[in-house]
Amino acid sequence: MPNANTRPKRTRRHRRTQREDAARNELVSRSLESAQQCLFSQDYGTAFVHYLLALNLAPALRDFANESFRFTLFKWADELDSLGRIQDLFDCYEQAMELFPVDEVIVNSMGEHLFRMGFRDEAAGHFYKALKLRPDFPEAKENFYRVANWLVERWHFLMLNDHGRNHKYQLAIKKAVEGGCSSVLDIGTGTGILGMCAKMAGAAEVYACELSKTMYELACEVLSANGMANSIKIVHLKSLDMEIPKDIPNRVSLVVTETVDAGLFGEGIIESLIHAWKHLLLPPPNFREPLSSPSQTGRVIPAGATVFGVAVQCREIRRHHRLCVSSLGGLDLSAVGQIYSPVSCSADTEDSTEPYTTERLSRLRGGYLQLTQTFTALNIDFNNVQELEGLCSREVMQLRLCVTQEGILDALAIWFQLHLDQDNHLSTGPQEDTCWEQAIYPVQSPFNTVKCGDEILVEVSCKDSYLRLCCVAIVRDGHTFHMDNVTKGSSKIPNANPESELCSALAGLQTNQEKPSRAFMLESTEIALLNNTAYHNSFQRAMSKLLVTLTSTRRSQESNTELDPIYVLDVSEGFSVLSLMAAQLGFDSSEDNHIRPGLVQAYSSVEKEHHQTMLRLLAKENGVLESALEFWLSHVEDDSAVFQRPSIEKLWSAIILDCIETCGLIRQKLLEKATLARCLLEDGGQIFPERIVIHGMLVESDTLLLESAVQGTEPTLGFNIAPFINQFTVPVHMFLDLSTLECTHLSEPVELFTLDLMNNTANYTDKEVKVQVSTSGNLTAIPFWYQIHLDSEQSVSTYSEDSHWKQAAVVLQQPLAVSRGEWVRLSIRLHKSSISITAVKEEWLGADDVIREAEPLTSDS
Ligand code: 44T
Repeated sequence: MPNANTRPKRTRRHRRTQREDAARNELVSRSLESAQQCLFSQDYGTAFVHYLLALNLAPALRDFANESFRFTLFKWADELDSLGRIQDLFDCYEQAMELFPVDEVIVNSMGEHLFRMGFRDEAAGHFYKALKLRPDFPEAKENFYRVANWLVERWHFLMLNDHGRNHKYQLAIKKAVEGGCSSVLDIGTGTGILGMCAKMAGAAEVYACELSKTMYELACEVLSANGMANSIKIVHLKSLDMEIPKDIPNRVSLVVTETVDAGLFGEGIIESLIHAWKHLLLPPPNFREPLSSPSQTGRVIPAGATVFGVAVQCREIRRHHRLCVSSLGGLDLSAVGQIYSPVSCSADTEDSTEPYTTERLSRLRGGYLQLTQTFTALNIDFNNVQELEGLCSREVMQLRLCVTQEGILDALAIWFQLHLDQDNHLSTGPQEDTCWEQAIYPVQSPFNTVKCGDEILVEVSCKDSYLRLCCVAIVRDGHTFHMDNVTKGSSKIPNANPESELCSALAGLQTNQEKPSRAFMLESTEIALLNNTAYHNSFQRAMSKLLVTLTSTRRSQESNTELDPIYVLDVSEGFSVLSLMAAQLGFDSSEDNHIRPGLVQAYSSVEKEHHQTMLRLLAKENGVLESALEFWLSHVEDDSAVFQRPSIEKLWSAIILDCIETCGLIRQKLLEKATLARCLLEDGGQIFPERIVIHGMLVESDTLLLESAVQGTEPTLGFNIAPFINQFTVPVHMFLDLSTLECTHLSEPVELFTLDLMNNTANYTDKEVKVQVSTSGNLTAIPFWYQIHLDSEQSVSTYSEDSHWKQAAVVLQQPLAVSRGEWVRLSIRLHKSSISITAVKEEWLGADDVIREAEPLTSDS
């Protein structure tokens, strides 16, 4: 029976609710109306606020208003972006995602903004989420493929495919657990494999930690799939943040870890182990009490490591870390003094930049020459906390390497042996058949020739989690020549040839007084770009041809237009000297090519301060008037305005587009940019390049397969891991060096696709190409590269010896067994700027058994 007292209350509440509903409905409909009006008047910020209010009040309308809401959000976000209001932008997305948590378009778009701001991990997470929400969403797919490498780095596949490594770790763990180590912590568990090994070996308690969110989530899935979700406790933490008893109840008797990079310490293993010894591990065995039980003492797998090194000459390393040319496409580069890459190492360095890059020495284009014997750089015992602590505080260690081969000292390379226990060792050396790369310490001093009998003084130290190796001096005939850090001015190291040494010293004396001796830091890909003379020379020829044509057309028109400058816009991303080359062509003209001095007005979109300083300096030293080269982005407010006209009634004579990324992929939004560029081009004007042709070939490459997914149907060490990590497989591999990739060529190179930047009607999105098999094998991948046609005569290949571009490859989902003479039909699709390729065998005239090895068929068959 209802309480009589409550009745009138209910009615009052009911009436109040009705009134509230009516008021709310009124507010909702007025907000929606206002939102639409604001949209109409392009006031996106206010429209967005109105939508937020309306849809928060009336969730039922979300589906109905979804499209307009998205439109408003994207417009407002673009505006906020161009105003630099980044925090506001992300706040808007947060609000939008609260309203539409499963809207893949919004999630993907948020990822794009994050990516542009440089938050790659977070961006990758958003693309992954968008793709999970709609697996066939092409935009998210393209974005995800571009960034998947940041979420799950490719080496995870290599490591899981490295059976030797897996097996040795398993043996060592089994032995330790069976020997009494009953509680185990896996630091940096990745997919969870080492923790699972410990559990399988019979450890009573197993814990694991992983700092990457994606890897942690992946490990959780893997543990569940292997029925170990309840028996292994995993935390999403950096080991340094773990505490007892919050994260694990007690100290453990065994830490297993493979948190080592190519330079051994780069993943922070020293700090992790010092912390583990102090806070997470049982004390080490006391050798005065040899009978202490392994379950009451602590130990680490790996037990220790030995680092080896060698000094090398290597052209490929050199051209990425040192300027090797003195002039480029007509520009004298000597004005800029020294150029160095961020990968520099000096013993007294204050910055904490990575002192090394990583390369697989065996895969370096042009190979390398060993200048010294292999030397031992360091021995470290991971079971000795005093030694670990002493490593960072101890004196810099000096080594003397005897030069056994005359050559150019380009780098020191190191690798290591990981002593898992007394019997099991893993080596990451260049001669080993493993997945490991070596750490490369480039030598950037300009004087670097060494002779047999010289000694190289190397300092070895450990600072900021890195093992640092630095060539500090060369000892020749009893004299020590110090190799100063490049940024500190002149060097005192002798050249192999004393005369040329003297000359350069004299030249230095003369020029040092006139020229500001400045050192500029460029990324290694930018240095390689400057060393790519073929590209710049071709550009110089193409640009100069255009200038001649334009000038003579203007002359023949006998109008005032001859007095107008020729406007050239370079919208290259990153560093580029092409605009300056164009400006200079306007100055150093000779009579016969009819180019009037000062004719070219060039605009560069180079943004970074030091890039602009460098270009200004180069302009001055090359006789280009300051006013002839301007920085375009300092004139315009937002990116879309890059393609604005040079002045209200003028159009561009030339627009330079930077079409290919160094990783080997087509730049995003290239075709949209080309369309805009065409609209802003004067009659007779030109886009550089005018056309790009994608070339490719059929190959069989196990290496590419091993880098792309966990291979085979066999479980990894008996565990079910592959299906989970293979979700992060991407079909396109980048940053390849095709000239050294281990693979069998199954066909000749063929043209796959053409992109016409001057004429869009010539473009298509799908193409079929038939390729004849020249060698029987398993077709696993189609590597591709580009012929960049600057104009009808000048072209450069991204697969040439001097290319600063790497190559890319599409790895097929399923290998295709092909025989010599057969034809493979490739279907190539370009969606936005990402390429996808599928391959099928052409139908034979008759049945499959007609295949004959030696009889090539024609393309009509
Ligand atoms: N790459 C090797 C480096 N972690 C391997 O998040 C060899 C590179 C490589 N988690 C080609 C071939 C190869 N606490 O998932 C990662 C990382 C995590 C931690 C918790 C910590 N203190 C750390 C430190 C790292 O550990 C996992 C493995 S790091 C291994 C690096 C195949 N290119």
